[in-house]
Amino acid sequence: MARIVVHLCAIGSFLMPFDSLSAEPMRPTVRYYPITHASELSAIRELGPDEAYVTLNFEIAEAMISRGVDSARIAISQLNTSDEHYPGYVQAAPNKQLVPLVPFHFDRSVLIVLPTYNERNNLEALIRAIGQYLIADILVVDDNSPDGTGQLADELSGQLKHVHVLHRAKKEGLGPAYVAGFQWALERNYRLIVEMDCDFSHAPWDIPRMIQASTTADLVIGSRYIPGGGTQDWNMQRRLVSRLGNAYVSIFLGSRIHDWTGGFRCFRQELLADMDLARVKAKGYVFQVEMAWQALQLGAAISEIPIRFRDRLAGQSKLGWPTIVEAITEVPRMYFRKPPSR
Ligand SMILES: Nc1nc2c(ncn2[C@@H]2O[C@H](COP(=O)(O)OP(=O)(O)OP(=O)(O)O)[C@@H](O)[C@H]2O)c(=O)[nH]1
Ligand SMILES: [Mg+2]
Repeated sequence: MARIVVHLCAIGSFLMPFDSLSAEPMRPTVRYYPITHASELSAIRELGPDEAYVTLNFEIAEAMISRGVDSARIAISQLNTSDEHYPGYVQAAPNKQLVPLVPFHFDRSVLIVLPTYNERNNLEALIRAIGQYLIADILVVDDNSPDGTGQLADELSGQLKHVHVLHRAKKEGLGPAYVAGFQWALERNYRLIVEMDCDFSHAPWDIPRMIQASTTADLVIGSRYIPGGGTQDWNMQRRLVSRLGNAYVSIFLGSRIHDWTGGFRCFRQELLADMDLARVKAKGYVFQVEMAWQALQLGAAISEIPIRFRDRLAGQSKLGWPTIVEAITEVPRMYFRKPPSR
């Protein structure tokens, strides 16, 4: 395989950190390895710190990721050229994720719903990071967070016209916040609706992959439990709770879906419109199970793409015993409940 060294200079300097001593921009050098055909996938190997792959389409990228390549280290070139010397990406910082110089722009309107409760220290950074990867509107659904996340969201919405805010009076859990956000999206006719945590557990660079995958699926689930997926920085206890939770759900609802509780998803408008959102009662994690189960019962086309789930960047987890108890009792009930009618 050809070895191609790309020195990124002026094109990406606006994204690069400055060396405080010399006040000169640091210029991370990325060595890109092109993978343009499926036949080259067998050459895939562990990448060094400043190495990355470049490919010309999402299908090859997905094949690479399912073979273990970190999606943060793949440039999916948007340039209609096979010149891999210029993939149109820069590195956010040495040894960090790649960032496209021009965000992806899909032909269907996209709304990203971010539920927030005390996410003040993550919100702005996440909104800005999302904007580097794709053109999309963002809806922050805040439940009157005591740390002022809602006010910060209002300020950001004043500065950035693609950012919207839905204020709710009090904390009711993830489920009701998402249902309110989905109803807001349907009233405004967004074609694709993405849900993700507002804590960097879900990588913004994976959103374009989700949107692309939704060309052939009504529901795309970012999955930790298929080849190429996983969790990073989680302790044994968190891993166990998540694994056991998924195994428990599978006993009742089957293993057609590998990551029932994952909260990084993309819904097609038509599927959400067919779902009976008013009857979704779940508040915590089990909300994700209930939505996926309804989608299956409606005969939706569901795809899972591998994601690496990271521990939250800042702030505190809202996972607690009430959420776990709700899941234990609600999953069997779901199994026995009548399917939704279209
Ligand atoms: N609006 C609203 N958002 C919530 C509520 N509970 C959690 N969230 C948000 O939902 C997302 C997921 O919640 P987390 O606390 O991160 O829970 P988690 O991701 O399951 O747990 P961790 O992995 O430990 O972070 C985050 O963006 C939270 O701020 C709620 O009651 N209302
Ligand atoms: Mg989280």
